[in-house]
Amino acid sequence: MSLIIKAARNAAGVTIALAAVFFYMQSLQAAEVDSDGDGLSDTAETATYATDPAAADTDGDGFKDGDEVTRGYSPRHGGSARLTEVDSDKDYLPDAWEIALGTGLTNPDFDGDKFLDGTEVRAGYDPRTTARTRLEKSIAVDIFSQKLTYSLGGVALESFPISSGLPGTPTPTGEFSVLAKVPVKHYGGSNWSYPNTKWNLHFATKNLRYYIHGAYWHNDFGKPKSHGCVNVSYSNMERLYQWAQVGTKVEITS
Ligand SMILES: [Ca+2]
Ligand SMILES: [Ca+2]
Ligand SMILES: [Ca+2]
Ligand SMILES: [Ca+2]
Repeated sequence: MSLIIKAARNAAGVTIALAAVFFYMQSLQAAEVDSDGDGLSDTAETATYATDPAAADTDGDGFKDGDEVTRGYSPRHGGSARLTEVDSDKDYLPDAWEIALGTGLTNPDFDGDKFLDGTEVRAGYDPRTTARTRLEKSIAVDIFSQKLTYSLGGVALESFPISSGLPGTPTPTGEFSVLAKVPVKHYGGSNWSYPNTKWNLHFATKNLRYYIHGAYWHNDFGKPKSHGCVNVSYSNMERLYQWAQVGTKVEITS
């Protein structure tokens, strides 16, 4: 091969590489264009949040789309509706979970298998594929940070403050699973009584009767407070209870 042809080929190779870099940079810029200056890129608005990329305040409630998302509120549903509490496409999967899983806020059956996204998640199936793939459900409680996170197939759906046991009545640590779901329960001792407590997940062992449950008698989540159970606010516990299944993994670390 002559030196001239070699040089020409090298030059062509460099040109192609430079063109590839140029187009890559352009696509990165496109992903970051925020036409309405509301803190969400055009791509995020159309692909993730189903908001108007040309309107800074899609739901017209006086708050910018990006600010609402940052603070956990829905940019589509106005007022004080939280992303965890709204279900834009009525498929039983809250918008916050659709965003985490990438299943689209306005597509009730992402994989087109005739089962709604929320129905699949409730039963432990992957709403993103028609393959009958089961996803592991797991609940992680971190005593140190007083936080509970629950995940589907390794994707965190929600995370919020809890109250674990006080020093004299600590919450047991280790690997457990949900043994039973009890809709309503009475907790009590010699000088305390909490009747009609909603949404109770029994974990630990048959004889170690500890629960993750709703708590209506205090609002001190984020600090140890209980007799050993894991206290969760009613607003968070209802969704966790409906989602969890007997067998869902529970991991408690200190
Ligand atoms: Ca925007
Ligand atoms: Ca708004
Ligand atoms: Ca939904
Ligand atoms: Ca489906």
